[in-house]
Amino acid sequence: MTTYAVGDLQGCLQPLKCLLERVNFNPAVDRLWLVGDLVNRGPESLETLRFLYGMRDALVCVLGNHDLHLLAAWQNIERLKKSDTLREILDAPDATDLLDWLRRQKLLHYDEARGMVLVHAGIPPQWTLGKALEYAAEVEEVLRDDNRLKLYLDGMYGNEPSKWSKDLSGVTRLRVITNYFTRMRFCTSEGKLDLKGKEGVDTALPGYKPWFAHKGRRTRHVKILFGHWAALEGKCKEPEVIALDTGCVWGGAMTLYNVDSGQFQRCECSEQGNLRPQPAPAQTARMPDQS
Ligand SMILES: [Mn+2]
Repeated sequence: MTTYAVGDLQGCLQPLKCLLERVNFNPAVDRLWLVGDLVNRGPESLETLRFLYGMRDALVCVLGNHDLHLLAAWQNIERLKKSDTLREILDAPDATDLLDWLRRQKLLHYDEARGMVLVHAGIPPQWTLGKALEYAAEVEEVLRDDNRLKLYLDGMYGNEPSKWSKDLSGVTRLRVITNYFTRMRFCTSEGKLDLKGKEGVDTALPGYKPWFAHKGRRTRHVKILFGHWAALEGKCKEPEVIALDTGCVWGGAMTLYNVDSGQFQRCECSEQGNLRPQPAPAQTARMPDQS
């Protein structure tokens, strides 16, 4: 039994299959961790969801911003944008099964035995792991609650407030929690968010840093696997922080990480819309800055 983690899929099913075949992934015994953003922008969002749903017992999945956007569109809270490629899911006969499964996924997964955490964007520096798990559970509970789902999804959008306070309540509180776990890249040491910056680590505004780079970050004792930030290109100099989004949907690569051995596999993606299963290169790449 081997456990793997894979970066943002965004509807790129062929590169995922390419990676799983390369490691002889067997859903009956192996486990796959997903950092979220399973769908959108890529060519096969519906087929990706169906594929994952078909092996759901083998998965641990945390939700990303695109997954939450899909749930909001499903609940008629948010209209699809021109760049969204989610319509095929909403129109599918099995949409209810797929999306009812999706809404039951987590925002944060903690594997206590391994001392590892799985999250889409990150954990703000001022939160301990215990607090982060508590706050993630608040959102997870609402996502599963028919009476509160719509209210949450409706209040989820927006960049304000930019900073957490334990006194926040209602949807405002849930919005900040959601922004940290699913949208964060840069923040201050106190966790004030800059949600506009999307480029590399050297583009931080004065006073801001990548969430993982703050010296006083309170989750340094655990290993954190995250996605969301394609501009990092899988490079993160921070020890015990593993960046898995290597921009497959943008013509980059999809990255699979063997959680047990620390080995990386990559499947290069051809141009968007022209994805093909690729002959598997035999070598196992170990990326720089990821010792
Ligand atoms: Mn994302």
